[in-house]
Amino acid sequence: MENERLKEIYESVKKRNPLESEFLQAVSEVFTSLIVVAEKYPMYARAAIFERLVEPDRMIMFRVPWMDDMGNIRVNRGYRVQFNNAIGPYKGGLRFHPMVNLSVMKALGFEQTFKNSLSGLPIGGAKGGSDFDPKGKSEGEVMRFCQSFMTELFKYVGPDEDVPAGDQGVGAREIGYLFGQYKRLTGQFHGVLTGKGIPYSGSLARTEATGYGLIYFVREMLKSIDETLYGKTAVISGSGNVAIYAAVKATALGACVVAMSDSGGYIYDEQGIDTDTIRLIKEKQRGRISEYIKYRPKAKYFEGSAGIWGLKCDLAMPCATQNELNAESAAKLIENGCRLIAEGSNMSCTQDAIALIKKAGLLYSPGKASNAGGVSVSALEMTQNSMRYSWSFEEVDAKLEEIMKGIYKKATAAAKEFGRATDLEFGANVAAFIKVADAMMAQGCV
Ligand code: NDP
Ligand code: 2IT
Repeated sequence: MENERLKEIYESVKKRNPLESEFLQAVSEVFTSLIVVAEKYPMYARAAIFERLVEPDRMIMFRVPWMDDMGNIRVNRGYRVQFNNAIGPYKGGLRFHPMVNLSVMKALGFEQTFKNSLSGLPIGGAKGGSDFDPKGKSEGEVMRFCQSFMTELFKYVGPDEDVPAGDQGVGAREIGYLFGQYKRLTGQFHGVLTGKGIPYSGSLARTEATGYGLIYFVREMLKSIDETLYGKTAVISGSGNVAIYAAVKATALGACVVAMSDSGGYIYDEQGIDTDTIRLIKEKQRGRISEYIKYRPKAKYFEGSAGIWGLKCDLAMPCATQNELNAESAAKLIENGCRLIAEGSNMSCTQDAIALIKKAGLLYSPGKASNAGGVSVSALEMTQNSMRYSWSFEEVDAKLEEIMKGIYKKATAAAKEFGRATDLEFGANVAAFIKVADAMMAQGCV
């Protein structure tokens, strides 16, 4: 019966949110795991937890006018979807990318609610951003855009209310400009954003956290089959914050990362990618990955980013964007003997890709589990800001490692409870849901 109930709720989500394909994909992925939970624990359906969970607490959309270097006024759209604060203040990144729209924001806000639950830390779920494209913009243009964005957003955020951070297109530079404007508007030095620079109350190891956390998680996955990263060939898509530090940590643990990409194409370096060169090109020069072959002439560059999944590898870690790995790519990875796919990006794999990967018996982890290291260290940044204190890199890194191990354990335990021991996707959804649902039940009809 509850099974039917979930189907009905999903149908109504479709009707209420037509054309929001990413949001519907996120809801469908989670609901598929929750059917058995709804059957075993009918109290959640009775309390309308499922209906409440698919409706964001609020969605804020606003105009972001800014002036370009030629004196023209330009207009973008800003978003903040405050999805759920049952277990803590809203928390989640801001994305600046031309493909940002309400559906993407809602999908990511929904996912973030579950991810943050898994982290074990007191943070609710949110996402925000803009269809502004920072690529090709001058420093001045990026700063003016960030100032205008925060001039509206500051009304809705606060250290105990909603604490944004970075995501695609939003790194330390953008967080700095956003923070400066918040401080100017409010007169408060608040921990209102995470991913802040180290001189002004940022946390050590936040920059590295998502990528390092992903590799700590992969290490746990490999442990389950008595293996390690040492000697494994890895392919990592993207070459931004998450991809870079995943590559750095994987290399440090003895894996050979042979390929990375950006939206234009991918590089293949049989000797193992030199992550210092990637950092120079991407972090310092804000350049394109094609430039890598200037520094490493034996490496090759190929146009088109999806081709990266045609390479032979043991481990594949998509770290670029949503739906970057489809069924066709999954089939190639399987055919070439890949044994593990762990998502660094949010919703990296399409649903039919996930089905293929699971059917072929690969180890698979959804982003909400394996990329939770970033938001977890963000929560540790909030803690340090509240204490007016800062931990050393080693202290934060050690906590991150424990958190990732904890997420792996929680997902595995929940999967076992329902007799699906190796299904991390199922276990992550179930463990994450139960905590949020119990918190909502305890707080009454809100
Ligand atoms: P960045 O903006 O730093 O990097 C994104 C990278 O992905 C860039 O190299 C970009 O290339 C590339 N990219 C974008 N679209 C494509 C595509 N279609 N094919 C191939 N490459 C592409 O973002 P992050 O590293 O911060 O984020 C990456 C993913 O990880 C996102 O899904 C994000 O939501 C998720 N994530 C991020 C966290 C964080 O702490 N930053 C935490 C948890 C998840 P180009 O420069 O050409 O656009
Ligand atoms: O998707 C994510 O978890 C992030 N972009 C990080 C969010 C955060 O608040 O650190």
